Amino acid sequence: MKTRITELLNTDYPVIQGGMAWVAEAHLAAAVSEAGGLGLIGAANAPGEWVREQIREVKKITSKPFGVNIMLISPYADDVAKVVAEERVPVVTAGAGTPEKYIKMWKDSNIKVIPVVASVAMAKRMERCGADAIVAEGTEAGGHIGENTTMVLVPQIADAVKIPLIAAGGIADGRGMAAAFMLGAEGVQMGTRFIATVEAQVHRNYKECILKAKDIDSRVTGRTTGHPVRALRNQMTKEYTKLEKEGASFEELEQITIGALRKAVVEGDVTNGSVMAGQIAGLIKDELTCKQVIQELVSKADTLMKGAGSHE
Ligand code: TUI
Repeated sequence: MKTRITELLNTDYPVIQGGMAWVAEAHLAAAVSEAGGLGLIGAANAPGEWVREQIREVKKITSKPFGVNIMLISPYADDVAKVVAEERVPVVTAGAGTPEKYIKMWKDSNIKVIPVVASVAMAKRMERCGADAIVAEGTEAGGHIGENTTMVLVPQIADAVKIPLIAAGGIADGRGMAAAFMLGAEGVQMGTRFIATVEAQVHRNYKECILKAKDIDSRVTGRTTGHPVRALRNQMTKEYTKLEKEGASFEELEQITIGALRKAVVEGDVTNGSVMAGQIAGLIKDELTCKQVIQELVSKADTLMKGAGSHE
């Protein structure tokens, strides 16, 4: 399955892994890359030196291309932006803001730059300042999200830019991938699907939450603070929603999110922690290896796109 995305990334398949905070570390990234996709290290709120260690760790495990995802509202964003240039990481994706001020530095280091966007305006702006491709992320995604669904976002961005598109949000199998391609994407990014893999180094409880989730189990908190975040419903989302309704201050609300994701991912406290996941968690029923995920995904998508699977 060759597209402009496989050409750009030098991968076997047009599949990338989301840059999930606390989840997307060296082992998962290397496993996805080894399986023919593009694995990513999620820099999230980590300092540059942690990211540098992770980059070197991935290079020890695999010689395949990989990337780093930079969360632009991190206090360490400047620091991490420099580290990826110094380490000559092949690909950078960047979300939760605009990476404009780093693009020249990255391009000078021969890095492929792929901003994650949630709107047409931002996609056009990123194309103008030299992005190589765009991840169009719909509101079905987990974590920090925009307003548009993948279904409406992808075709509108496809019409607005010439650079290739990677669809994200709500995709976990070959049907989702084929649908995204019909909308104009030439690649897919998946996050939640890769949490429920053998190689993901997350707490057992976190994986179980995804495997047990139903279609209606995710909630969005933080709309009032301007930082909407999707996670699976639990005591934490309930508490947050109650405080939001009572008109709690930004500071109070931030207080309960600080450390909440780590609590779920690392400590396994899925009651009080933030179990960030996309709406598609309800579709995910088995823990698989990254290789199984990618093989099943591309083989089904390929069949569907050839028209052979339309009556299955
Ligand atoms: O960034 C994500 N997903 C994330 S970041 C994260 S950590 C976090 N935790 C609490 C609050 C905020 C972040 C967990 N999940 N996905 C990519 C993404 N980018 N989604 C939406 C956007 C986005 C939003 C606004 C991209 C650009 C943008 O531009 C706004 C502007 O004008 O700067």
